[in-house]
Amino acid sequence: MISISDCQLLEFSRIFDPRGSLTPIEGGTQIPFDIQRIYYIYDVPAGASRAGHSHRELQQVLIAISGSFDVHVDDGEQRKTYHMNRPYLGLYVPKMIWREIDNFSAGSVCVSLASAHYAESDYYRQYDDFLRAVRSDA
Ligand code: T46
Repeated sequence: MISISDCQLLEFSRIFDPRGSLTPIEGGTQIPFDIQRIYYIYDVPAGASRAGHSHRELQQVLIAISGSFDVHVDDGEQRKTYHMNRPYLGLYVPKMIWREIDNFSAGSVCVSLASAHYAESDYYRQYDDFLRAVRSDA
């Protein structure tokens, strides 16, 4: 069974320069899945929250490319909060983890590297459905 201990922070390299810093992310070596999609969340109004769902199969890495936000992960038994505030850190979130994202700072941008194309059928959007699925898998 997947648990929140399967979530992990990935630290990407930083290349410092008088002109600023650069962080490369290369598929195949630094991300534990083949990247099939990238999307980003921005212009989030104060107090808004995103996500509030789980994925049946999708794996993701969430990065605070700018600013900060909190990611709450939940495996149906335990919860943990990650405060994401560095563009060189990614939070790996495996399948079957409920996640909610809030506390976005002004101007923050959340980039997601995802293991599959968008498919609404991959979502559990009701927490009760997610819990039932997790418990039937235990
Ligand atoms: C997640 C968090 C961090 C698309 O058409 N294509 C896409 O790739 C995505 C992600 C969404 N959409 C559509 C589906 C909805 O009509 O955009 C609308 C908003 O999507 P959603 O309510 O799923 O957005 P969030 O911010 O609540 O969740 C998203 C991801 O869905 C989710 O996987 O972990 O960002």
